[in-house]
Formats: sequence, C-alpha cells, structure tokens
Amino acid sequence: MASEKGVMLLDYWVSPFGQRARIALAEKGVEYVYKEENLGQKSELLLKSNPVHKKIPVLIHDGKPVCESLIIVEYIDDVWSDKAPLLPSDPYQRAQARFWADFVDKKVYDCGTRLWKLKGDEQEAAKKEMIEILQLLEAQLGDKKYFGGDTFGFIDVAFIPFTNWFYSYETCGNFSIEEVAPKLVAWAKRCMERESVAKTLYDPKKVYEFVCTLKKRFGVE
Ligand code: GS8
Repeated sequence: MASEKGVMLLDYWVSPFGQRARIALAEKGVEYVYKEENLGQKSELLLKSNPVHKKIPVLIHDGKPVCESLIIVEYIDDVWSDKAPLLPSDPYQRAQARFWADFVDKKVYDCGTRLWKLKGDEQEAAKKEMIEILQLLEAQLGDKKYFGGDTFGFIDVAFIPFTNWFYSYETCGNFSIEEVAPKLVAWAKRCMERESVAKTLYDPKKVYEFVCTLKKRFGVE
C-alpha cells in the first residue's frame, strides 16, 4: 500500500514521462514497486495521489505522492543524492539543464502527437516543426557525449524516452531522423548502452504498434 514505507511508481509502459522516472530510479539503484495503470480506468490510488491532473507517472515515497515527471526526476536526484547526480551542481548549469528539459517537455510530445494524429498540410507543418526541434536539440548536444558533457544527466533523462518514438514519427511523417539529426541518433545509441535506459525503453516497432492502435481509436487512418 502507498501508506507503507518505500517507493512505488504508478505508470504506463509506453509513457515517455513514466520512463523518465524509471530511468532516474535505475540510475540511482532505487528498489521500487512498479504499478501499471489502466488509463481507461484509473485506480483509486492514482486519482487520490494526483487529484489535480489525474495522470501518470506518480512516485509515492513513504506514502507521499510526487507528480509531474520532471519534478519526480528532480525529487529522485535530491533524495538519493549520494549516487549518479543528474543535475549539475553549478547554478547556471542547473538552470540550463532545466531550460532544455522544459524545451523537450513543451515541444517534443505535442509536436509528435500532431505528427501521428493529423493529415495533409497540418501533418506536413508538424513534420517541419519536428525537424526544427530536433535540429535545435542536436545543436545543443554538439559533439558532447551526453547533453551535460561526459556524464549522463537531467536533459538525457528528460529526452531519451522520446527516442523510443522516433521510428513512429519517421513512419508517420515519412522522413529520416538520421538524415536531419545524425548526432541525436548517435547519442540515443550511446544512451542505450546504459542499463538504466536499455531496460526501460521498448522496441520502437512495439511503440509503433501502440501508435497504430491510437490512430484507430482516434479514427486517423
Ligand atoms: C505529463 C504526463 C502525461 O501526459 C508529466 O508527468 O510530465 N506533464 C506530465 N501522462 C499521460 C500518459 S503519457 O501520455 C496520462 O496519464 N494520461 C491520462 C489522461 O490524460 O487521462
């Protein structure tokens, strides 16, 4: 139960937001109970733990809920601060990391959704915007190993789950991310060498199957 001591994550397998929390917990080596939610019929625990947004992920730590994935990742970094720091210690670098994580939050999911949900000119506009977003992120990455430099950190955690969806974006938008942002694709492969990421992300084809079920549900075919 959530009132017990310990860590529980209310989540949904394909959610890039939930995957952020899973990757952060894995980086820190935190043991937790994973609870898959049925988003069509949310549990009482989810409704009680996130009464404002009623969304996953929710991290429940010693009975206390923490909502919103980036806030959850920061919380995890604060509580388990002895291992694998995710945010840099320098205030300016911390602000930069938060800026880019926020950019991913505001842009990638929304634009990706338009890419699979819309058709014709609207879909073309989403594709153009997605290419711009990815190229901005690619410029920010530059020739660094990870977004923050040599160590895997906050921006990587915020963005890497969306690479799971790249194949779906490419298939729906009929373009190649490798062609428009090759450094991002190489970065994603590097991140996949980490156990925390490899065990969390799904086969992109499985994500695409999920996108196809969403398309059917929303009558986009
Ligand atoms: C977004 C979470 C979210 O969209 C965060 O945690 O960062 N800003 C939040 N969760 C979705 C599933 S992933 O698409 C969700 O719980 N949806 C259920 C609903 O909207 O009813």
